[in-house]
Amino acid sequence: MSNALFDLSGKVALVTGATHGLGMAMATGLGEAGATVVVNGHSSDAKIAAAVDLYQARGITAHGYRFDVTDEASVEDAVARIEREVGPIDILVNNAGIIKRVPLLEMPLAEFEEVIRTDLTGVFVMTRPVVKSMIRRGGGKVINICSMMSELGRNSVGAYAAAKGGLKMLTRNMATEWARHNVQVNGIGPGYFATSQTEPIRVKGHPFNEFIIQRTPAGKWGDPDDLKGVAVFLSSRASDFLTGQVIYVDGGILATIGKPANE
Ligand code: GCO
Repeated sequence: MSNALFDLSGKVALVTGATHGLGMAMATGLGEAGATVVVNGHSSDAKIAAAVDLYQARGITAHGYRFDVTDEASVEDAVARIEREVGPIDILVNNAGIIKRVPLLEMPLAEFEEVIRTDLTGVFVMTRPVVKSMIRRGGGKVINICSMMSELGRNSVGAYAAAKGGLKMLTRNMATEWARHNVQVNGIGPGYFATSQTEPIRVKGHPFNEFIIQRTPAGKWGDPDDLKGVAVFLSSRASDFLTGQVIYVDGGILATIGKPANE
């Protein structure tokens, strides 16, 4: 099979939340496949600049833009600036997100709403101006970063699960409405990965760390680089007739009910 199917040369890929973690790994994969990477962050210009330097050091053409994906006016302004200064966005990876681990009965309403606003509504806000431009230009690729929590519940992450479950269905509806415009919309569902987001529950000896290693057939936490391939696939011509799917990269978690501790 020719590599041309997976070649992203000449493409512009905007990855939200790409200053670290899974977003940086996926953006690096897209850059290594030839894409120009546009790095979004919302916290600090310094963090974005440091990330851009890291991409550039890896031989990847990268540009940084600071904006909050939940703020419609700043998103529309940022998309216009990116398309003027870098070029039309061919690939959008909606990766930016937060998690708050609080039991539902203890979670303040404001925190519940913040998680839904960032992880679900933020994708709605971020995607629309980008897709309007894609449709005008004949097509594009949208990848929404879902989660194990798009399929499964877990104590203390109810708001996040509600957002990621909704994101799975928003992905299907985006796919439904935009397929005829040659815009493919798919999800990636990461399992449990070694990132700053999971650091608090991954420390050696933490019961959750042992649980995940036991619950994951592959017997380990995922490495962010394990997401590069699926990100390139869903951004490339190789997936032009694939839309509305969520591909779970989870070491086998969703394939099994698990096994007894001593098996
Ligand atoms: C948690 C974890 C998960 C993972 C990921 C799984 O607290 O259970 O943070 O939410 O980060 O989303 O797909």
